[in-house]
Amino acid sequence: MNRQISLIGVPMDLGQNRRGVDMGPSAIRYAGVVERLKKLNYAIEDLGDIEIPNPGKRPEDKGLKNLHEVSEGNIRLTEIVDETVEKGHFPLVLGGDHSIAIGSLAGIAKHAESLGVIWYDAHGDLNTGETSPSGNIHGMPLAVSLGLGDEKLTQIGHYAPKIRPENIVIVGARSLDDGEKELIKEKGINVYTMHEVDRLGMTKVMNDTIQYLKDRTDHVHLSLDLDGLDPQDAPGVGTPVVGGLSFRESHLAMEMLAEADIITSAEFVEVNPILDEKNKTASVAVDLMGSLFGEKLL
Ligand code: B3U
Ligand code: MN
Ligand code: MN
Repeated sequence: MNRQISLIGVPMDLGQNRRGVDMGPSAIRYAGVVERLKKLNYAIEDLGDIEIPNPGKRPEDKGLKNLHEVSEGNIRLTEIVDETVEKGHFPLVLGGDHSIAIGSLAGIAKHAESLGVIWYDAHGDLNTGETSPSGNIHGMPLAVSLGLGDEKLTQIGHYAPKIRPENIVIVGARSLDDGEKELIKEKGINVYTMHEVDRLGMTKVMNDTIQYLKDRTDHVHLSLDLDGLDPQDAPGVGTPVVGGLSFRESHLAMEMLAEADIITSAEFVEVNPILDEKNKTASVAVDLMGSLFGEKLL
């Protein structure tokens, strides 16, 4: 694992409807991320939070909520992530809603020949303006990164697509919209829904995921949406979905990724302290980062 980590806070809440997720980066810092990673002997540089524009109603947004502001915020994130990778540091991005994956991936993908993505989430985030039931851009970042959707999003970084469909592995899905299901079939995207996780167990799911991505990619980005976990373990999220991945399964997944040493960038998103119970979800995020970066029980 890269021993130099740059923390990048992204107080973005414009990709969805509920206020509070903009405080995610503060909550995660308050839960002790810097101390936790320092203990594991990483050099941490906290770059602070990037600036997100204030929302404004614009006719050109065409049903995509806050399109202009989400695009602007992601352009800034792209630049910082790009510089971070350029100087050889591991970008650890703290959300914010999941629309920020657009900028993370735009900053990372140009440094990879073949970028792999593990999308740990209850949702597919594969909607476009046409298929979205909500108009919320946090339900679209994976589609955008495949080059699908509005140009104000797909052309961030001035290139598209950022990822190939066969390099994506979604884990924990249990709330997919019809258009997303069609896209998954059409593009042949790998998805371990909760059905597969229950049937195969997390050990096999992660073993297969790791082997698959090792064989075909040179960088792997982990995009971890806290709503991938069960709401009992991570209640502080905007769109909780019952029947999710447990705290233990999630730790196992992170530990296996640490052991395989394949992750080269990561983001932890959708922590909403207003909806949380005593910062539980931010603490879980930090616990999972501990495991991802090599913490051991013994
Ligand atoms: N698929 C729905 C709901 C959703 C997506 N991501 C989250 N919720 N967190 C949509 O609005 O696109
Ligand atoms: Mn998501
Ligand atoms: Mn989600």
